[in-house]
Amino acid sequence: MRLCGWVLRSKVIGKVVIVEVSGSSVKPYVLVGKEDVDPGLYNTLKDLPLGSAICFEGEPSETQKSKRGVEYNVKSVKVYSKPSEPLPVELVGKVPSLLDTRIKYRWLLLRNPLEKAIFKVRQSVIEAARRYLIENGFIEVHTPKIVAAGAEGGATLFKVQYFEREAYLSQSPQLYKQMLVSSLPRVFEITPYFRAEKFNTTRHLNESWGIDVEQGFIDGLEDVLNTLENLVAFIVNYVRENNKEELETLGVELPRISTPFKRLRFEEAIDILRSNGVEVQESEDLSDQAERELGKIMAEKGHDLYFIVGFPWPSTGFYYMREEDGYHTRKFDLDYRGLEIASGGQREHRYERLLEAMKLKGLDPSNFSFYLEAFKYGMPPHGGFGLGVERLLMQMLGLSNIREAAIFVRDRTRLIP
Ligand code: AMO
Repeated sequence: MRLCGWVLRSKVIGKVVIVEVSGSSVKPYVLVGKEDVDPGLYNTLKDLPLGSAICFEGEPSETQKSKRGVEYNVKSVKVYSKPSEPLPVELVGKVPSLLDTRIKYRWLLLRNPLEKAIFKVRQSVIEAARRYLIENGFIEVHTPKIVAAGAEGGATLFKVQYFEREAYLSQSPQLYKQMLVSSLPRVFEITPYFRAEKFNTTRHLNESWGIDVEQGFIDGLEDVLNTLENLVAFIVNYVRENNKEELETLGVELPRISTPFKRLRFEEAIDILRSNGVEVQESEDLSDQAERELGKIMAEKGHDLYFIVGFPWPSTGFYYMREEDGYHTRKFDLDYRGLEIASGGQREHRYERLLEAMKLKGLDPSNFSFYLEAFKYGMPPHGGFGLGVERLLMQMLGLSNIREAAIFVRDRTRLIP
């Protein structure tokens, strides 16, 4: 067996040298060299500087002693590259690095089992989502990230120069995924969102990733809620089953998720907060603080995951279907222990009403004519959602800052690395 990686730590105890190598598995490979058995190999291992890139031939040891990783009986070692400078960060966590350092050197710190575990779980989240959606008849699509109009409001658009015109980075595939359900009944996209949100919080990034879904021919909002709750339960349970080593490394116990998730009407959520002594100022949306408080109350009732359904029209995007009262909409959020991880809803698929909604929101329909056209030729009732990848990962793994869930972070102050 040939395995490759980087020397993470090494130790000489008398005539035995133990070298830990960080490779593709979460825990390092443990290479043991004994001077009595093979002096040449012993010397090669002993002289390897930290950080060296090596490959070795060997088999798992039958007398495994190390708790840190799988031990190998090594036959030969090939050195590919040695560091030209001492490593800028401590990789084995004797001294935990500050978040700032972790973000700057994440590409190197990924040699550390804890950092690697987070991103191996992230990979499983994407793998599970893709598997679930494809098995349920959704087609994966890719929509443009340089766009002429935004769907989520002008304040958070990043401008780009597109030859002689002004364009924007896509905040969401919203308009495109809706256009596509006029021909493909079920679509999904795993996509970056670019949002020029100026504030610096533990739950916002300026470039984040979403699992976006749109589903046509629905009979109502319940169809969309079912898809989302089953998707999230599948993802969490998939990670629980397939990432045992990563979860153990991170010290995370992931309870099995079952459906259905609790549904709260927006007003019910406000009432729960108020009856628990939480002051709620706003009447049309929930603040981060209110979301967090609601999370604690719901957790005590045994609900880690719950929907808040029926957000008032003044706080929603123009594309959500309004109820007959004109005030409530079919927009919902999915919260996971006090953090919104997804939003979605049933859309307005009736052309005239959509046009009216745009005007009410102060948008100029002529900027959206390419989108509106898709509603003229048999648009079915439809709905969908955007599920935030970093936020889901953050809540699953109990991370305290969303920046821990992105390898290369784009926030208010970071444009490199
Ligand atoms: P929304 O704006 O709520 O809805 O975004 C959907 C989900 O994406 C994640 N998210 C973010 N994560 C980190 N940093 C950000 N700046 C950020 N912005 C969004 C959140 C959020 O719940 N078009 C609708 C979705 C739909 O109706 O289908 C939309 O984009 O987890």
